[in-house]
Amino acid sequence: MLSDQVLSQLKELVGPSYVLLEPEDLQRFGVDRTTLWQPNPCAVVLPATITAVQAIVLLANEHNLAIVPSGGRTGLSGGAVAKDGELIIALDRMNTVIEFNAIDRAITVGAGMITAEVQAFAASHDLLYPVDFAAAGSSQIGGNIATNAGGINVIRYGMTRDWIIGLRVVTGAGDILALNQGLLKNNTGYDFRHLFIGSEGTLGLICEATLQLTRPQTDTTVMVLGIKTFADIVEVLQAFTAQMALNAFEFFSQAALDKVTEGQGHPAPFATQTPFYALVEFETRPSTNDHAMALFEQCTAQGWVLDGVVSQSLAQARALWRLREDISETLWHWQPYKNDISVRISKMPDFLADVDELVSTRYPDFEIVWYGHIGDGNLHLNILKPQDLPQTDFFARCGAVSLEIGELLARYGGSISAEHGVGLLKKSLLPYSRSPVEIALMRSVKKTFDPKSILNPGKVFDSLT
Ligand code: 2HG
Ligand code: ZN
Repeated sequence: MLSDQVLSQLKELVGPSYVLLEPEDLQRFGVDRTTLWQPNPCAVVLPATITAVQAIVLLANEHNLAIVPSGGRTGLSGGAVAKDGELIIALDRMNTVIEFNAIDRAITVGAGMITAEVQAFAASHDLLYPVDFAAAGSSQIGGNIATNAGGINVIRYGMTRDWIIGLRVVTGAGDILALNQGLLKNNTGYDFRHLFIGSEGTLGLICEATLQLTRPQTDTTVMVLGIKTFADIVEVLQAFTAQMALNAFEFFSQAALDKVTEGQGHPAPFATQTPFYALVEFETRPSTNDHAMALFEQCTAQGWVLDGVVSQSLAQARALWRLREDISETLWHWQPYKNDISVRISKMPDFLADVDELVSTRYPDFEIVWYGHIGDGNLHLNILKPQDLPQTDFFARCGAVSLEIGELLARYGGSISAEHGVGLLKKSLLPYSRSPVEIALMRSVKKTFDPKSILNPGKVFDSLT
């Protein structure tokens, strides 16, 4: 509960209509895409400037009030869940372009700007912000940075981290830091910018970001290939990446395709049904298209590829992408338990065989949907909840299997969260990917930037008090 005194101070700082207390606002701002936790924030506050954010953080320190930073709330790990009476700070009003510089090919934006709007602004200047994913229409840049979002073009462009050349943040202690200031070269000691990227709101509030933009692509061609086995997918990946620069190499199973074609009404890519499908994207040029066709024939001759289709227009390329991009949204109907795991590409064949065996013996009665960014070594393994099983029982069973997947990942030197972040959901799995010394160091980093542990407490790891 907020005291009357703090409430009136908040109203003074941001204006009375920007402190939200209505149950539907608390409900809406208090959760991300996860469904496991009941939202219960004390209020939502919508500041319009970085100095207002700073004043709120100082006030929260004074009153020991926990804060949950909130972006577009498209996260999948509970990183933006406010379930324990926290104050939510949402930067929806800090959503404009602050500066654009064509010479630097850089844009500075408020952290509340929607990803797709940043992409559209870049495109209107014949430039590209290349980080892209299905939730781009509602996710905010600040949230993308806080979770170091990945997406569908990582194989070519890397993660969000690779495009951030400057940040203005308010730390948990209430200091404003201007980090890196848009520079391309800056070797002046520790680069705190990279600590804040991916810190899931535990160190500071990202208020403004300077993003590097790049040259736009020519049109793209998409190929969907029907593939026989897991092992064959990796052979096909190797055949393509050894010889071509790809924008994407994604995969999904027949079960994923069935759900998307039934749920969204999209047509299947071709008549043949195959256990797996790879979606390959590359820039359209006569040479690349010929090369891709030759590789397709080679993979077919090897028996890895059973059928395939190549887009003949941008519209067809987009339609093929829907088969992959709409999977996550379609599966929400089954309240899936999500795994977002990765290993090095060279370890993929053995890892896939081991995880497949583990999953098929441990989930004999559950429906499993495989998909993900195979070109990044990143699998999204979704387990669908049987209708008659209560959600808590289902999650308890899946949670137990996750520990075994964690052990397997630890043996492979893999990650328990490739791109979605740890949040609340994967917190218990963190020790499979990070050593006790690393976790202790993370705690001391948190203490340095957020001495009273008021920022997103309980996310990623529990702070020692
Ligand atoms: C994707 O790649 C997203 O589609 C979501 O990262 C994955 O919902 C998921 O498990
Ligand atoms: Zn993904």
